[in-house]
Amino acid sequence: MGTGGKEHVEPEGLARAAEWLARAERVVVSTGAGMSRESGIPTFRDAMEELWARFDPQELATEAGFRRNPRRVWGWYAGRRRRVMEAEPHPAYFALVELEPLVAEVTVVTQNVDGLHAIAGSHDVVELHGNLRRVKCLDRHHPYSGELPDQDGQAETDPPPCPVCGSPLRPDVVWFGEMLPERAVERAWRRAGECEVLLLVGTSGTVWPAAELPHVARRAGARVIEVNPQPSELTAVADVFLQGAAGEVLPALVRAVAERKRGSE
Ligand code: BV8
Repeated sequence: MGTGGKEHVEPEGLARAAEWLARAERVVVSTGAGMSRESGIPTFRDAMEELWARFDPQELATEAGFRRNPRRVWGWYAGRRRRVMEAEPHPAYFALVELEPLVAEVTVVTQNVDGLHAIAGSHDVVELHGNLRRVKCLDRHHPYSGELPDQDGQAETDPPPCPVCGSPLRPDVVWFGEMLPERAVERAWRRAGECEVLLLVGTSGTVWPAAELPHVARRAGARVIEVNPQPSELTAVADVFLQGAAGEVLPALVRAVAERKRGSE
């Protein structure tokens, strides 16, 4: 069992996955934090850094946690926002963009809040859990587009007040216990129910209802391909498990799809 990164994905698994993708009209790519690991953004399960190491993200990423200690939660997100602003998409992101001309409809449904899929150039991105580059206010969700103090990623600082209603600003992400954006859920579940292939990349499958998507696709008769350095809670749903890092597997997979498409012209 590999530990990620350098395994060599077995060729027959890659060939089967490429065959299904080359034949598909509609593909959903469902990504989690592992997709951004090679862009330098730690996954939720990675050791939390320094000051935050003693806190549980499921405690910090909640409205109750924010109301209990707005300085700590705002400071945690400010540090994450800063890291995300400095991050660049890595080759797996560009491989997904290169998949678009090869397949009639590619929809990226992401749990990630870093915005990297759109930055890499993916055209149809559904953000299930919001985007920490966007900020809104706590009580009325007024969008805030003003400047934010660029602060050290480890400081606990007061969230600025909303200029419209005065309630504290918060990141425009879905906290645990909050509903997912209705339109995002509607699009994601519809696309998952009508695709021929769902490509699952870099998710442990522990957070719901996002983890339901591969089940939706499978029930609708789609093939499920999983890319992950290690098995996840969703590996049992996958028709093929390509063991490896996104940055290694996705470029190889999309190259194999392109070769099949050229061969069938
Ligand atoms: C809700 C934004 C309705 C914030 C996040 C059943 C149904 C519905 C809800 C629940 C349910 N059961 C439990 C719940 C509650 C809860 C939940 O799921 N809890 C879990 C912990 C059990 N769900 C909710 O609260 C959701 N809301 O359901 O509303 C409702 C309302 C009221 C009352 C009840 C229900 C909201 C969930 C959204 C929370 N917000 N993010 C922020 O970012 O701060 S979740 C956040 O954590 C991420 O967005 C992501 O979704 C999740 C982390 O998961 P992953 O992305 O999978 O990342 P992880 O670190 O776990 O794994 C990384 C993977 O990458 C690993 O497999 C690793 O092997 C792999 N990897 C590593 N390196 C690489 C790699 N892969 C590829 N390449 C590599 N190089």
